[in-house]
Amino acid sequence: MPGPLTEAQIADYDSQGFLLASSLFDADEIELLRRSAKEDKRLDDHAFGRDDGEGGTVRLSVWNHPGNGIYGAFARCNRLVQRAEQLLRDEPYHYHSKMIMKDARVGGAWAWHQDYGYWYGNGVLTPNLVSCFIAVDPATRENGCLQVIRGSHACGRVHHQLTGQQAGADPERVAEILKRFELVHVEMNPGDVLFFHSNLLHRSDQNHSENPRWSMICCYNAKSNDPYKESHHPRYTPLDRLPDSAVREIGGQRFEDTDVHQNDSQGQSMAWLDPNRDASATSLKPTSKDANN
Ligand SMILES: O=C(O)CCC(=O)C(=O)O
Repeated sequence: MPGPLTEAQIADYDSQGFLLASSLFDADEIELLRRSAKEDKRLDDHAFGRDDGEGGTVRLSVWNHPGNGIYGAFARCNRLVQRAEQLLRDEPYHYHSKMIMKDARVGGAWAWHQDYGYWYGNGVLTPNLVSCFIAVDPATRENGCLQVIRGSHACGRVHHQLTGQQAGADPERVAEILKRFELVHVEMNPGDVLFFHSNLLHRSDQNHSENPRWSMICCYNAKSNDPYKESHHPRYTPLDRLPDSAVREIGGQRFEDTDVHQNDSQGQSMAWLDPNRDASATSLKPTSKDANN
């Protein structure tokens, strides 16, 4: 089992705004997640789509509490939570998780944005949050891997506006940032995890390939950054950390339990997000282009 992050890795994260951990989950573990997700009707039932402003639609499901099932085993396992703690330098709590279902041929694009650009309006005072992007399928240039701008978290929060149904960072500013900072395509294998700062600019292309690009993203906020007001994502809630072995144990049980799809006891505790309550993006002002339409 991989140990904690080294000082050098933490320093890398601080300067680049992201850190790629290769094979943080092994092939068996990630296959448990992949199979669970692809067979999970609840993900479809709770999925919502957002117009990507490029003629496609992004599809995702979001839940606020990690729960006791396989998704919770990933979000609560020591491997992720310990790293989040090291990067936040504070006790992490689960802010939400989501499954990004970027399907073959039709998966939509994500505009340049910062997660903190979405979350600022939720009463979160500092950008001391970290997102952990777990590759469920291989993520390549062809199927729309994540793109990041190295070091862009240092630019601070960029103004975000709504284009179509997606919030994006001010395009003029992003264009200038791209002249000075490096664009990185983060190609990943299943089980790799990208940790990234909430002010890191990131986007992804549509998926025109024959291969799906699903990923689960677990987002953690620092305890000391407890939002000052209620929103559609939780305020500080202690995280019940699990040993790393829980991924295999809970994932294995899922497939032994033939009633799991009918008996949704694992899902009850997750607080799936109703898309109509997801005001992170939609509370933003539309661009003048949209306003004229
Ligand atoms: O999966 C992607 O390509 C991007 C997802 C993302 O940026 C987000 O959920 O905020």
